[in-house]
Amino acid sequence: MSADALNRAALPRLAEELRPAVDPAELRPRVVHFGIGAFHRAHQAVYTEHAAARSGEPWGITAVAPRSTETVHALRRQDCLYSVTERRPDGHRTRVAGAVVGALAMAPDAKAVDALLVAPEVTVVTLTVTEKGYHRSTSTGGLDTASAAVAADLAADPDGPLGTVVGRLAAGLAARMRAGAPPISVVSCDNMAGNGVALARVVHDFVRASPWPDRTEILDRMSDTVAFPATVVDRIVPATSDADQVAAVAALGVHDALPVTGEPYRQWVLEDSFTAPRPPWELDGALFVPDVAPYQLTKLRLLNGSHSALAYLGTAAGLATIADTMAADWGERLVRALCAEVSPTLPARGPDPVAYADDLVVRFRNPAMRHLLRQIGADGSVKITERWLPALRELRTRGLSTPVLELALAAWVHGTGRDDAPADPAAGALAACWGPATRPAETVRALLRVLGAADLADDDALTGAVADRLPALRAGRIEI
Ligand code: CS2
Repeated sequence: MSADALNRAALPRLAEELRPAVDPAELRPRVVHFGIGAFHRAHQAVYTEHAAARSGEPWGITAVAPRSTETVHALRRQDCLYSVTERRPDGHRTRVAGAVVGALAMAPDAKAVDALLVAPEVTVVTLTVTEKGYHRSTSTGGLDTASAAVAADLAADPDGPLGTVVGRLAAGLAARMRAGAPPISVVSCDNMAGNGVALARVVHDFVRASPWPDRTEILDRMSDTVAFPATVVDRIVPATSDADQVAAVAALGVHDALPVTGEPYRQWVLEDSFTAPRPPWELDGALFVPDVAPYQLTKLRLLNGSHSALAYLGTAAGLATIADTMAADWGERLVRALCAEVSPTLPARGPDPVAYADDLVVRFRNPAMRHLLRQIGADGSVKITERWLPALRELRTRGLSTPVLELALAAWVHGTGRDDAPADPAAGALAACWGPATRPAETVRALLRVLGAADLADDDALTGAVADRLPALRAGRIEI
């Protein structure tokens, strides 16, 4: 087998069905994307590629890595090409994706990033920076200006390197406003309810808290020319494994350092409130709607909510992947029970929760996918606040019982006390809730306070019920 690298020169040698849907040489950088990870490459980049191919419009993406310069270099070495493998229960399908035309590292390439954010030709910015990338305060939902990373960016020269995406975006958009460049839409593609409003708020908060003398004018111009549409993105994309790399080389015949794999299913629902030209993603099945909330809450609470529950319960049971949990006798039951418990909190105009749960069971069971519980369990403090707590709060306020969410919460609590606790931006504060002499219900209460959920922490019936679940979980028993 050839060990040649994947790059533009290698494309003509690939079989027709392996080549990109567009000729990347014909695309222009008109979308800037923050967050260069596997999810973006398997989701928005694929929609953009098909939108460009089907419309003939030259929509290319410059991807910006907030931290990892390694991925940027690896992408550049491949002329920003990489392969996407669709993992179906009955086999794989691999092809090269061609919409990414540039890769930049956010801090070292700060000037180039800002130049793109000012360019009239760039009219869309998208983001996949995970929940923690927004630096939201747990108490207000606005920008946490006291966090070290944000405070450092507020004090730094906005033309130089910055550490947070919110800071870079605010600085770049400010430069765009000063230059009088045309309107632009900035699209959060992260798993948060009201992600458009949430992003608008932290960016505006950054400008407001900055020492820039023209900050008021910038805020005024931004409210006229920068739209922040809400979106719901969906595709299960596990982190790429060594085995995926080997499989990609075998499928392509050339070496690809950055392959991604995902399930066949994908969905993108966008709020139809763009104020500037955008790729016609609807040509690849994206849905433009006046209000994404029904889709957003259904996806967050049923799919992501079940995912997190399976991650913590599965870890307690000694399992490693989502497919493992679905092979256990409690996996499917847990998904269906959680969906049923949470469904009274979903808006009436959304997808049918029972049919949605049926689909989830099939998607989670896909034996061709190896989705690690550890990956999903990471950053729980910023995930479960979106996925479980709003539903838990609403159900309890309505006097409805919440046994499945209690069990899930107990599994998360249990995980925070383990030596191998999942990675989390609040890891220190979470670990500090565990004292040798602390009563279990006290620990649960303290953990909920770290999440900013003082109301739930004060719900004695809840903290008691969660604490009662801990002994069985410690013994690796999932009792549902
Ligand atoms: C997962 C999501 O890692 C996680 O937290 O729940 O990445 C999930 O796979 C996607 O949102 C599916 O669209």
